[in-house]
Amino acid sequence: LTQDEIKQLVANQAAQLVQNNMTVGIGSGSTVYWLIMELGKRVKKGLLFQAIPTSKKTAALAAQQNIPLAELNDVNAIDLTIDGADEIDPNLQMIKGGGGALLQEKMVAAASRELLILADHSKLVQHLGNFPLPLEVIPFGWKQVQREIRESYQVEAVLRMQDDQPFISDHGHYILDCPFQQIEHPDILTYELNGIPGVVDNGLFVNMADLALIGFPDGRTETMH
Ligand code: DER
Repeated sequence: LTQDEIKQLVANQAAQLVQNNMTVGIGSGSTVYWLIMELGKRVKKGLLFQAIPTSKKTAALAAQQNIPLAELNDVNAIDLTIDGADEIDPNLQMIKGGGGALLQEKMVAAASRELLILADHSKLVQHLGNFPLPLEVIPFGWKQVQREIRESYQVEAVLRMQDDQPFISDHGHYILDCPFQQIEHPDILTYELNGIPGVVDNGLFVNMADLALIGFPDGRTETMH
């Protein structure tokens, strides 16, 4: 299977978990793109549920598929959130944020009874950190955060750019991509990073995922708990 076919494979399986009257968090990225397409088909056949998007891009795609959208502030809880990941370790700890939506993704995930992650096998790692860790920061004084990361971790944080301008997240923040290489204790690092003045959140999703559905080139899928 091509990588896209693998993404479609896990997305189509995940779409079957969405039942009538559910409130479902919809993640961001190219894997969840296929989930939204599949849910759109099921909405056409009468599936009735409401979606909480994790980015403007996801909201637009879902709206195109006539998936009813709701605001996080208007619901008490989310039954299930389905999202992607950039890295997943054997304990289901993750790095997310490759698409720049980590803040809203983490808030929606935190409000969900269940978090299901969809990924192709290339996202599986023994240790987190090869993928540069995205850090969402307030633009004012972002260089102080960069300096703190350099001095505390000897890591050179890179301001994420888009078309020669700094990337701006849905919530008006910058993203610093931090090449930690090897993150031994994600549970500790996430708290240290979020304690730096000016850091809004980081792409470490620690003890959040309940399940991961992994697709392989031979068409096999595996579930990680
Ligand atoms: O940015 C994100 O957190 C996305 O969910 C990302 O981690 C997965 O994107 P992909 O499905 O396009 O690889």
